[in-house]
Amino acid sequence: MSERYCPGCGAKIQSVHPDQFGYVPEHLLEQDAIICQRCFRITHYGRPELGAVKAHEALQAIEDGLAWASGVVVIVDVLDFDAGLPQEFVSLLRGRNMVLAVNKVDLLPAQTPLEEVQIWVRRRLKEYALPKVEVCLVSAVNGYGFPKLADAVEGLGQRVLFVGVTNVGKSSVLERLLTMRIGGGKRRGIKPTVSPYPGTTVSVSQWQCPGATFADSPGFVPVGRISDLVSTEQAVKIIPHRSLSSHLYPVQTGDLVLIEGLCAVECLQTGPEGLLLGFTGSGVRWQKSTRKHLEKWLNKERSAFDQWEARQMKLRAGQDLVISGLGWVSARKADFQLLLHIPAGVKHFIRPNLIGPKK
Ligand SMILES: Nc1nc2c(ncn2[C@@H]2O[C@H](COP(=O)(O)OP(=O)(O)OP(=O)(O)O)[C@@H](O)[C@H]2O)c(=O)[nH]1
Ligand SMILES: [Mg+2]
Repeated sequence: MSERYCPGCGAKIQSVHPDQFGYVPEHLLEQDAIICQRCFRITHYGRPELGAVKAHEALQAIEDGLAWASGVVVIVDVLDFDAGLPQEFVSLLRGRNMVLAVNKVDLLPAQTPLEEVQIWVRRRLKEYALPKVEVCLVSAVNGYGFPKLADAVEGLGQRVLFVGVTNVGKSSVLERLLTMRIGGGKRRGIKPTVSPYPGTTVSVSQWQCPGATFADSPGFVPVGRISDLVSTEQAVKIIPHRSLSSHLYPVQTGDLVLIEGLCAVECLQTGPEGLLLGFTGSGVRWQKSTRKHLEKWLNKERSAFDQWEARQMKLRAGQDLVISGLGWVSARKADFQLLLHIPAGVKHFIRPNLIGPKK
C-alpha cells in the first residue's frame, strides 16, 4: 500500500504510535480523506498536542522542499521582521526565484501608512543582501494584499513552496490562496492546519491547484525568540493575535521600563525630553519603575529563567530596540544609553522605527 500523508501538517500517516506525529486510529484508515489525530485536535479543540516539530527535522523537510520547488514564497511576520530572516535560513534562499510576503499587517495600528512600511521593508532587505525580491504586504486574516500576492505567485513556476520561520503564518497564507482563483477557488473540506503554537506543520504537504502545485512546509526554527523559551500557554499570551498594545513613557536617567517576567530596560542616560514607546501583544504587562527596584524585580523573575544577561546599547531617536519574539521599544525625541536585562540567549535587534516618525 502506498504511503499516505496528513494534508493538514504533512506528517506520514501511521496508526502505531499515538504519541507521534501522523497518528490515525486504525479503524479510520479506510476513509478517503483523513487528517491525523493531532491536526484534528488542534483544529477542533485548539489543543497543542505533541509539541512542536524538531528543528533538524524541519530543516531537512525545508531542504527537500527547496530541491523540489521552482519558486518560493518566503513569509515573514511584519512585527518580528529580523527574527524571520535568520542568516542560516536566508542562505538557503539565495538565488531562488522568490516573493516575500510580509504577513500580519492587520496587527499594525490602523493609522500606519503601509506605503511607508513597504519602503521600510525594502531598506531592511538591502541589509540582508536581498534587494531585488518582490515584496507583498499581506494579512492572511483579512485578505489585505492577496490579489497582488496571487499575481506574484503566478511567476514562480509550477512548484511553489511556502517557507519561513515558525508561526509567521505560512499555512494561513497558503490556505487563503487556495480559496482564490489561483488555488482553484473551491471550498476544500481539509485545509492546512493553522494554530497559535509555533511548530504546527511538521513536513512538506502538497496541494494541487489549477496551474501549479503549492506546498506548505514546517517552520525553520529560529534561535533566540523569547516566545520559544516560555511555556506554550505563556507563548500564546505573548504572541500578538488581534492587535498590538502600545505604552508611552517619558523616561529619564535612572528610570526602568519593565515587561512583566520577561525583560527590563534601564535608562543609563538620556535627554530631558526622552520618550520610550513600547509595543507588544495585549497579553503582556508593562510597568514603569526606577533603577533602585531592579534587583528586587530580577530576584523575583529569576525563577522563570535560570540565567539573565545585561546588554548595554545606544538607541537613537528614530530607532526601535526589538526583543525577538516579544515586541519593541521605540526611542522618541532623544537618544538613549540603555542597559537591557533579558533572559540569556534571547536576541535583540536595533532597527529604524517601523511605526511613527521616521528619521
Ligand atoms: N493577526 C494575524 N494573525 C495571523 C495572520 N496569519 C496567521 N496568523 C496567526 O498566526 C498563527 C500562526 O499561523 P500559522 O499559519 O499556523 O503559521 P505557520 O507559519 O504555518 O506556523 P508553523 O506551521 O508552526 O511554522 C495563528 O494563530 C494564525 O491565526 C495574519 O495575517 N494576522
Ligand atoms: Mg504551518
